[in-house]
Amino acid sequence: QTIVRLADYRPSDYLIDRVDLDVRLHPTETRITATLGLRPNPAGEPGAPLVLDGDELTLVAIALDGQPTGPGAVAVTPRALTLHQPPQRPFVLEIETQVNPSTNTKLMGLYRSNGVYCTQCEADGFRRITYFLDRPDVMAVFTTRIEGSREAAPVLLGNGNPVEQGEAGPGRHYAIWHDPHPKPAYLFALVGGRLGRVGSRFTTMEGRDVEIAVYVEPGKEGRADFALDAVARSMAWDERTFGRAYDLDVFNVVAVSDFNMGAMENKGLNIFNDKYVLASPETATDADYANIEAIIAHEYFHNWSGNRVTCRDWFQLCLKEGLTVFRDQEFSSDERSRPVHRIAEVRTLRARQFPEDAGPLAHPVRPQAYREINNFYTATVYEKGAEIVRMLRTFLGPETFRAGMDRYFTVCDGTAATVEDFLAAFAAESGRDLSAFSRWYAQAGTPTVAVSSTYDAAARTYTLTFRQSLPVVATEAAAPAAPQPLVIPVVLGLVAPGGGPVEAASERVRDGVFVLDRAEDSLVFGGLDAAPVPSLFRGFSAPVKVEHALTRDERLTLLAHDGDAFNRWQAAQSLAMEVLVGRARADAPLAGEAGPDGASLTAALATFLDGEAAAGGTLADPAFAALVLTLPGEQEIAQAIGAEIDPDAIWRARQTLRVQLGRDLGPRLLALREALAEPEGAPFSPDAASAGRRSLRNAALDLVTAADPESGTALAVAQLAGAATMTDRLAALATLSLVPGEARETALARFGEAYRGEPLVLDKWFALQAMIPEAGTLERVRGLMHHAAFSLGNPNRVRSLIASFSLNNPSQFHRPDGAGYDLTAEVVLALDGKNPQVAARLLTAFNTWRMVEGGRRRHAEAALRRVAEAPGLSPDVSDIAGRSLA
Ligand code: B3K
Ligand code: ZN
Repeated sequence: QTIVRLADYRPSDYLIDRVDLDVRLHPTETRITATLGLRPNPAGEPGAPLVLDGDELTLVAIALDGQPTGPGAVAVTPRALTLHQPPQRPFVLEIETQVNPSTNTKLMGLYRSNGVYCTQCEADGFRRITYFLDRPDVMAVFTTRIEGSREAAPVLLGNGNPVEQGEAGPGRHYAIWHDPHPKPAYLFALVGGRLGRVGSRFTTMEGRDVEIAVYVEPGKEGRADFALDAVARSMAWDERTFGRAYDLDVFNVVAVSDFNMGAMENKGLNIFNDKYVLASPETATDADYANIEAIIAHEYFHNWSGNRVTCRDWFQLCLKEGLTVFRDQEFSSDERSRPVHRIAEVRTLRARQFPEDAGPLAHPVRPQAYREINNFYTATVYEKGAEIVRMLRTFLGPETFRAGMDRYFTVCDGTAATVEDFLAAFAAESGRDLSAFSRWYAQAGTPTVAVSSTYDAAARTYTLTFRQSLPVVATEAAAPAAPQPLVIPVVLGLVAPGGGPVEAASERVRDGVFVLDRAEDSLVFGGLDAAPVPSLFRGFSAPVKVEHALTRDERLTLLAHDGDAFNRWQAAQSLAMEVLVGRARADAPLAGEAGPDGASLTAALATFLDGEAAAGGTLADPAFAALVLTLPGEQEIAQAIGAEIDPDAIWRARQTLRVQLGRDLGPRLLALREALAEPEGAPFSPDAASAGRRSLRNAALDLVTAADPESGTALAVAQLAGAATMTDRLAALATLSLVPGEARETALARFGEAYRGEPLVLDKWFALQAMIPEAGTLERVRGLMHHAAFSLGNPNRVRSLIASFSLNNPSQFHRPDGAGYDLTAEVVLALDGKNPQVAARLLTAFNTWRMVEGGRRRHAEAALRRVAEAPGLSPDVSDIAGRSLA
């Protein structure tokens, strides 16, 4: 398996300007005729052979400029078709291939999902349809004729605009689609199948009348309206916020049930995992609605950040993904509650990206080398990539940032660009040198910023000193080098000890932003009669770990009075984290639940709840309150401890604190549950305010039940029986799932029976059971693998049952006897032959293996080695296994 390096990038020796595809759909013998208009690339090597990529293709015929190629002119290997002496002028290659969509279990290229023909080409799936220069810097204008059975595939969709349709012999029909925008092959898509449709229209700010539609399994049209509406809202938002209008006459979204990831931004024809399209109050939770909206927006926004401006090579993946995640996060923040959304983003970053950056799979946001690109669709590229764009906006200010975005879209439109091109647009617009800033793309690892402060009463000055340090990370591409200081925007404010903002100036702080761009720097504020409480990294202004020895009183001041909601939440989190880490460290005595620390946290949260309620009788923002009541997750606690982790101790520490919160806050929580109850018969709304009320009610139920399982169970059973939404039903079931006994088993059995025919609901049921933090869970998961609805062939099922166990149930994945590791390794190996991408993703559960204590560590290593040494591994799994063990 070869390593691809960024440093070795060379332009293609040939370009393809035009592609005419003729696809005759057939369940097992689909024929594709590709007519490629090629020419030598002036930037390439003259006379070089033409090497087209291929993968699991059967070559039927090939012709050059209308003539069959002579003997020896072409060589075909399993992964390439080589034309030894291509003409050194424009020429046409006509290639006919055959593929079998029904046996394509990798779900890359052309495959069938529940009988629907669909495609997935990013990153390198187009070569599984025809021989091609399958690299993003080769961009062509595509025309696609799709032919299929009228019976089995009444709907035929392609990229771009529909041009023509008609009869194609007995029982067959065809449709022709033309996409005028040159694009790389990874954005190609087609769909053929029996599908239901909901549609509407959107008129762009440029006056284009666009037909938008969402296609789903027939009978599920009623569940597609929310997604359809999200498309229209995304289009309007991108016009309003970035001045970007849609550029085709149709925009189609198709939901399929077998899909390797969330969704795909194919030009004009987004293909989605149906989990991120289908929603009804009976089957989808509030979290599902929020995800659908965010992913619809994400894929739509790619039309500019990804499609109109694409990537020169796959090392530039963050150029489209980090930027597009930033854009979808901004969309959700505007459509919902900004602070609540920001907290959710940061929780994901800390639970997923920080561990990745601290483990054996760490890589820079722009990697320098890869063996298997599909393994680099990571939290680092996506989420940390989005944080870099956000920091750029903070650093430059919103107006300059917007102007830089405009310049980027204008200058790079129609090109395959690089991170350098992106930064150049902002440098030109701002007149600033961004070379130091660009280190964020190149240096892996989460930086730490240590902060100390002193108050000088005589001089009436307050000094903050910042010291940044970066871990030294070895990656495949390079030996560990001494990291250079990063440009870290610190959004800050000062709060008076009794509350209220402090107006103190420092010339180094502009618009509330201090830029830390050296290893160490200090900031002095003058004219202060008392030491203020510093509120730093407001809104999580940089993806760093902050070491800041605030006193408990200072944190209580921030929790109660900070003008920045994120830092209010952060203050509560850090109070809780102190207790949790103290109790969960391997060297900590088996602390009882009534430690003084815990008591002061519950007192702080009681004051918080009373203060919030006083604000207006009811809570101003229930969703925010629910987040304040939610303790840091097990992964986050593990990161804070850092080494020799005992996942059981972490779970126990968190559980005893939940019990304590539930007990000390019980009456308040029960009162909130009452106050926030939906009036009988109130119409359902998935909006943020209604969802926020549900989330606080359910957070209260959860804590109350932790403290008093008996009465909590009664409440949960009643909620389960009377719930009007899937959110409330599932929350009740989740609460019950943590209380062993009869009630739980009955509730689980009934739920499984009631939703027998609803795979997406059963996924929630699988996940919930896989996350029960009890020793019996392993056997439960093994048992559920034989459930009629479970299948290793469907990625959603694997993710809900197996990945929930391996990635979201730390105490059971890390069982002391190693059985959790064994189960995971076993499934990875069983899956690898079918679907290497999903298998490789599951194997990343071992990312934290070096952090756990010795006994578990040895079991984890043995399981990983078993995977690494298995014969016939896919490149995907062997890459993850190799890096995890390196
Ligand atoms: N661009 C796709 C991801 C493709 C993953 C390929 N292994 C979805 C997205 O990020 O929008
Ligand atoms: Zn994306």
